Amino acid sequence: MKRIVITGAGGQIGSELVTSLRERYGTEAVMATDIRPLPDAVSNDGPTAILDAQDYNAVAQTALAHKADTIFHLAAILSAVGEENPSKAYDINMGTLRSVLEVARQEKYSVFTPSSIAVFGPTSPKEKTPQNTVMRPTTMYGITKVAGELLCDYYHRKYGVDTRGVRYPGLISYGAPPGGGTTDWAVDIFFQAVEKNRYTCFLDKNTTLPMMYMPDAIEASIQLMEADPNRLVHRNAFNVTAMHLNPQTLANEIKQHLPNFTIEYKVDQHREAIAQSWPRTIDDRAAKHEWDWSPKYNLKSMTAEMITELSHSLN
Ligand code: NAD
Ligand code: AKB
Repeated sequence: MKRIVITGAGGQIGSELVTSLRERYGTEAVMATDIRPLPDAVSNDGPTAILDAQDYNAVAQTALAHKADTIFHLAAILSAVGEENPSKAYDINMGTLRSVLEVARQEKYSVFTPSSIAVFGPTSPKEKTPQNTVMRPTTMYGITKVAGELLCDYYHRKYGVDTRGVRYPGLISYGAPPGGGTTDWAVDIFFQAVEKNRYTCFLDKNTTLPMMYMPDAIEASIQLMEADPNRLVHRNAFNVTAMHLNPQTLANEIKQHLPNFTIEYKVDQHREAIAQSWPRTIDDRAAKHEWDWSPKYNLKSMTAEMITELSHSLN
């Protein structure tokens, strides 16, 4: 992995992944692309392009011009926004993946595609959800993620494309804002806590979901792409997790730093129903076993760092 193109690089994950990959492989080696203009932090430091990843020709031309060997494919519509326009979510999530995989097949590129805990549904086990289990999601987002995992498996098995991916849980970060997911509350709560000392949460106080701090998510992606392929059995769909929490647990931890912080609940039934259909905890032993996955941050260390960073940037 030496010459990389990232799709959807302006999003919550991409804007931080670009920086980490440029530190690792060199600024010029990492081409950041998105359908919308990229943030200054990304575009002022290294190659960028406006790219609609649904457009096969544009993906091929951009990757060839960059002499790429790897694509990190992050362009997608997330769960809550996806339910507002399921047809658009289907078109973008499947259309972008299809063109990326086709270019990878032609040019023999490696591809990283994130999946999500959204592949699971109400009939999947809720606790310690296994690596291999029932997957009947009830959101369009989840449906495209299951189909995406299968498509990546197919391109690997049939064409030998080096496809890899993880099922991220909800991701918490202080950089680019989240893009419209059900787990966005776990980011919003920190911004509102530091700015206003109070937060109105759209999920119920007891709704527990698997979560991870962004530095661990970035490390997971890079570590998996650098892993020995001979050890990988579950190439495109590794369960990964770092912690599980609900709004009440996180609010209590935030209060350790901001004692006057208060939380109230105004539950949005649409997003609550999505969250209720997802796992509460995840079994990530396959990732630990096959590529030595191990998160560095837990609830305490993540909360302390989020509050320190946001106190500097927002105040
Ligand atoms: P995001 O919404 O923050 O960013 C997605 C980016 O894709 C945006 O910048 C958007 O402009 C871009 N995009 C949309 N349509 C495009 C197109 N046609 N061509 C090119 N770019 C396009 O999302 P994110 O949180 O950074 O997620 C990245 C990936 O990780 C997605 O596949 C998502 O499903 C997955 N994921 C994210 C989380 C999370 O909590 N953030 C959890 C699980 C999985
Ligand atoms: C979402 O909530 O849609 C994402 C995800 C867990 O995939 N954060």
